[in-house]
Amino acid sequence: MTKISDVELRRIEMPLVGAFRTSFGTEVVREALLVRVVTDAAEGWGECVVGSEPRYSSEYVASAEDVLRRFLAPALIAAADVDATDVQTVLAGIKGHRMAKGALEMALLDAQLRGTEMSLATFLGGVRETVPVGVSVGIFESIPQLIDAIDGYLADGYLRVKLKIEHGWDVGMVEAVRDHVGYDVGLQVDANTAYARADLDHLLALDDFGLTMVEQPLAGDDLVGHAQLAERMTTPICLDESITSAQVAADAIGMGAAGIVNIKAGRVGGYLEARRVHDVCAELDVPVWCGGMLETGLGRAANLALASLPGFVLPGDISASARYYHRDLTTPFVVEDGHMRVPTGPGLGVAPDPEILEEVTTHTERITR
Ligand code: NPQ
Ligand code: MG
Repeated sequence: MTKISDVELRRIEMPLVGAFRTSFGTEVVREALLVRVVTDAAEGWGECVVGSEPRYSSEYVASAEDVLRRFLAPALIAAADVDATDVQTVLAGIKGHRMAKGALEMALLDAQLRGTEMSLATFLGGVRETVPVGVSVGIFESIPQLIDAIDGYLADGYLRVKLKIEHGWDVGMVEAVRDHVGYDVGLQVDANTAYARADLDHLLALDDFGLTMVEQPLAGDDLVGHAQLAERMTTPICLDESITSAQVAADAIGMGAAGIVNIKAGRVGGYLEARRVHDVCAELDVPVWCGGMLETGLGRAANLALASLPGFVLPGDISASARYYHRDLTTPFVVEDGHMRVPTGPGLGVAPDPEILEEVTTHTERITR
């Protein structure tokens, strides 16, 4: 049990090494929110994976700050003694805001595990010292520019490439990339909900290129549409935005809407629910992989811990720090032979460099007992 005395919210802005364009927008700077908790055991860090605008999901930086400041942090501070495993129960009266809740839970997990000198990977039940990794490649101005970027990532050792798609940047682009890289490179696509049920016939054309999966072609709440598509497509459908809990994952798999699941802790409310998603997928024999939200080294460390669980059989979107940032908040993570090392130190096993943290911080506030 842990007593929380302070919750610090820190808004940060991290310049990206290059623009990252998806079907929902273009990011040049990663604006994000960090949560630090001060407890009687130790202090801990959480990363809230919200974007600056509600385009990937309904949450965004200012909404997360607001709900953390006004509802979540005060509720947790008021609970005299909390265990990280009780955070979701304590906060259950506040609806939604999974990314905000997940960040607070992550910070408390980090603090508690530091207190007992256990790594997050060990706590979650990790079984691997390194995990296989891939890279997510944005939408480019032209095919030659895209191919240059892919060649660079393959030279870096990434084991598979995920291509972002949208209307006008899909079948033709995938054909050109497949022609260039050949059939030995794992390729998959991610639409971030850009298509509608009226596009099912068009999406079937993606079956011709040996893709490992098509990720989230339809709206987050359209499980039935995904099941209809899966019925007609040979390429497996992977769900991302749709999967908001272990229950939804089980339901989606049960109705044939997902053959593969992308697990992101923030999207499901934290690393403990992410482990439950992993568990139900393993039970149902559905392969999973760890998604990415352009995390700093803090979120990257926690994702590596999660991806060390046995059901994570596909390479994740957990890339080197240098894929996104010239300077990461933590000691930079690197790719060696297509794999990344799972941190072994207590808690997250990493902490922000104070100097870099100051440099990227644009706003700090403290909620106290
Ligand atoms: C995905 N991630 O799998 C997400 C989408 C994504 C690595 O492809 C700011 C906030 C920028 C959230 C960029 C990857 C983001 C973001 C991309 C989410 O769908
Ligand atoms: Mg996705």
